[in-house]
Amino acid sequence: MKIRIINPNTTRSMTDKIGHIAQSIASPGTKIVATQPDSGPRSIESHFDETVSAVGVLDEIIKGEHDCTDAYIIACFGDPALLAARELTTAPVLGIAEAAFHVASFISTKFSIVTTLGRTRIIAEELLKRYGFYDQCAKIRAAEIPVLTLEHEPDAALRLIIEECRRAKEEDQIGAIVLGCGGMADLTEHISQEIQLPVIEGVSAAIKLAESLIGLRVRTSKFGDLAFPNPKEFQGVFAHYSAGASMQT
Ligand code: 2AL
Repeated sequence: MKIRIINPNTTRSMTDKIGHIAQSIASPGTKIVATQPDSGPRSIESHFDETVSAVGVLDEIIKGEHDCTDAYIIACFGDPALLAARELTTAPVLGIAEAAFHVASFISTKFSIVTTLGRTRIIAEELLKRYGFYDQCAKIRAAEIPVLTLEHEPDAALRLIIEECRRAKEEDQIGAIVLGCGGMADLTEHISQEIQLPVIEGVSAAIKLAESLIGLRVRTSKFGDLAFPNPKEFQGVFAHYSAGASMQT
């Protein structure tokens, strides 16, 4: 099976890291294709960044439709463009926040999220509500590190994340921690050992859930709102989406 994991930001080192972690957790027969948009922000840490990244994510889905893809993963904790991506394919599409919440709910009744910047907390909060996990999340915490600090100063970033995870364990009465950034995909084991609590990140969670959905032979429904978009004319830089021909293979 082939899983295309899309890092919605345009930082190659983060895409490579996500691809490496995804391949290491994947089953032996699973091929991971790790990609990123051609254009867009280097990191996603605002509503603006998310919205700008969305079209690049959708273009990566369209490319995947020409590459025999069995499932897609959107590897940014805001799950940008998730529902639009599902409209473009019959393959399952998972967001890493969504996947992490599901896995955390299987092994704990309460979890806290430790994310990057405080300003992104509202994005996680809205996703918790949308996916039905709001009551299971004790607190959304931020280590107050910009996303790219995970790439450029990994030791300092790790220290701050561990401190925040430790506070979460001491104060939040939780059974697990969800890490709130695709760039934290390589940190679970280290943090889990440090604070002696289950730590979940969405890249690994999404890979195993995607493999399960493929194994179950369940596909994204084309009945109702996730049907392929109605063909229509697009103008300007989006003219190539006209008639929807490039979207359906
Ligand atoms: C993210 C993420 O996962 N990747 C990125 O660029 N921004 N979200 C976050 N809250 O840090």
